[in-house]
Amino acid sequence: MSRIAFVTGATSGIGKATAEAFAGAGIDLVLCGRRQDRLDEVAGELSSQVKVTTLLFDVRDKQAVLAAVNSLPDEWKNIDILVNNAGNAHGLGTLDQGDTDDWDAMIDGNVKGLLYVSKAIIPLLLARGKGHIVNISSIAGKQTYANGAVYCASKAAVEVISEGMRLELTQHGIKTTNVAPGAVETEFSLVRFKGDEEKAEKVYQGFDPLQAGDIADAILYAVNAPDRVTIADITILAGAQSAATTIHRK
Ligand code: NDP
Ligand code: 8X3
Repeated sequence: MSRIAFVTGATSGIGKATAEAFAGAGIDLVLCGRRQDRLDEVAGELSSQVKVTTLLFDVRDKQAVLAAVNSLPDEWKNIDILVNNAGNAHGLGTLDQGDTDDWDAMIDGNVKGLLYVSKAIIPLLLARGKGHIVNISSIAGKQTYANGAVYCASKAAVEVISEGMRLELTQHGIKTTNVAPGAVETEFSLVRFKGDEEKAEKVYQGFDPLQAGDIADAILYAVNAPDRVTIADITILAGAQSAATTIHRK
């Protein structure tokens, strides 16, 4: 029987690549994001392979999250996999100089948004007595770097929430996988640097960065593991990366 995955942040980067990998594995898709044109594009690309529906909402808006999940027709509520991927970094700056709007965007999106989506979906998994939650954390959730403390804190929170989910949900047949990528070439740096393409490109220069599909492969591996196996944590660094901010560039 085919499975249904609910993927947040499916309009770009890791979320989009995960949707593509899932479609290749015959997993039906609820694709979520804030850009309807992008959602339509991804849905159009994948709907020849699997059943696809889209939901437009901002994860920071708890009423919108709940309304979106409630709006799903019953057959789409049989969710097997939740991928909590939506999130971004906003700015790089010291704690005394940092922009508090950036802090709000990161804490509200990466932490509270993930919680709102989870709160809406977990009851559906509990009702079925099975499921799998994949949370996209970061190497930044394990290793703090200067000027990125708020982003790092938001991802450290994801790591803790993953542990909490595993402790609460395993007994109900629901697995939790925490995925912590290193430097992945997506729109991430373009968003962090507010559209400054030159700055964003520099992040990935002089080495071969991870591609979104590399992370999607790992996510697919985790959700395809047999029932007797829980892939609890996956950390994936670029080949030339030895720590969050240590990248051996040529
Ligand atoms: P992208 O910028 O390419 O994708 C981010 C996705 O998140 C988009 O689909 C965006 O969709 C969605 N999103 C962001 N904010 C919101 C929001 N408030 N509400 C709903 N959707 C939102 O970056 P990545 O693919 O790289 O990032 C995906 C995840 O991976 C993030 O959680 C990021 O922190 C994490 N990560 C990224 C790494 C990297 O180096 N790239 C490394 C480690 C972790 P839309 O704009 O349509 O809403
Ligand atoms: C994204 C990777 O190292 O820029 O989470 O924080 S990093």
